[in-house]
Amino acid sequence: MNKTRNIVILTGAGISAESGIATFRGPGGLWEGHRVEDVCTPEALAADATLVHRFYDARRAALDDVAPNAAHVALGGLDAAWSGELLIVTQNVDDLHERAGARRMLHMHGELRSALCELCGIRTAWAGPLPPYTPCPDCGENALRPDIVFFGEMPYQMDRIEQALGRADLFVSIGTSGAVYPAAGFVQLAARYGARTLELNLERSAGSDWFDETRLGPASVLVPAWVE
Ligand code: BJW
Repeated sequence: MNKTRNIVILTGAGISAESGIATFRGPGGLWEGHRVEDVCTPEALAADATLVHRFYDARRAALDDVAPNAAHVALGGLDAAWSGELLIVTQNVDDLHERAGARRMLHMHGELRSALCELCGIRTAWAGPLPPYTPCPDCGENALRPDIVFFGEMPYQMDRIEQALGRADLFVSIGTSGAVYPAAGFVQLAARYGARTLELNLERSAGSDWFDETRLGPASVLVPAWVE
C-alpha cells in the first residue's frame, strides 16, 4: 500500500459469516426460509407488516449472540491507524464493524438497531421487538419501520460514497457476491476514477472479472493479512 492515501472498502455479508451471521445467497443463506419478495420490499411491508417485523426482530435479537471476527477487528485497527482518507461502506445491517472499532464507516443498506419514520425522517434506536404499528415518537402519526433499504429503495449516502470513490486510489471489496446494485457497480466506478481494485472473497463473485486482483479465502484470514 506504498503510494496509497485514500481507501474505500466495501463489505458484504461474507465478512460477518464467520461471526455466525448467515449470508443471503447460497447454501444456508438467510433467504432460504423466506422469499425475498415476502420480506424485503416496501410492498411486503405494506401487505404484511407483522411478517416483516418478525423477520427483522429475529435478526436483531441474534446480534446479541455474535461478536466481531478477525476481519472486523483488522478493519477497526486500520481505521485507527490510517492517516489518509478511509471510508468503510458496509452493505451489512449488523453492527459488527462498529463493535470492532470502525468509525469512518456508513451503512448503505440501513441498520437492524435503527427504526425509521418515513414521514418525518426521524431515526430511533431500536433495542428489542416493537409491535408492528408502533407510532413514531416524534410525529406520533406514522408507524415506525425497520431502517432497512428494501429492493427498489435508494441506498443511503450515495453522494458521499461516490465522492469517496472519486478520490480513492484503492478500492477493496470484501465478502460480497456482487449480485446487488448499486454496490456491485462500485468497482467499475472506482476503476474509472483511477483506483486500483482488490477483491477479497471466499469464492469468485459475479464481479470478479472487474477487479485488478482477486484473493480467495475466508475473510478472517485474508483481511488481517491484507491490512498488515
Ligand atoms: C465469504 C465468506 C467468508 C461467504 N469470507 N467471503 C437489474 C439490473 C441491475 C439492478 C437491478 C435490476 N433489477 C433491480 C435492480 C436494482 C436492485 C438490484 O440490484 N437487484 C438485483 C437482485 C439485480 N437494487 C436495488 O433495488 C437497490 N436500490 C436501487 O437500486 O435504487 C435505485 C438506484 C439507482 C441508481 C443509483 C442508486 C440507486 C437496493 C438494494 C437493497 C438491498 N437490500 C438487501 C437487504 C438488506 C436488509 C436485510 O439484511 O434484510 O441488502 S438485499 C441483500 O443483498 C442485502 C445485502 O446487503 C445485499 C448484498 O448481499 P451480499 O452482502 O453480497 O451477500 P451475499 O450473500 O449475496 O454474498 C456473500 C458473499 O460472501 C459470497 O460471494 C460468498 O462467497 C462470500 N463469503 N463466506 C469471505 N467467510
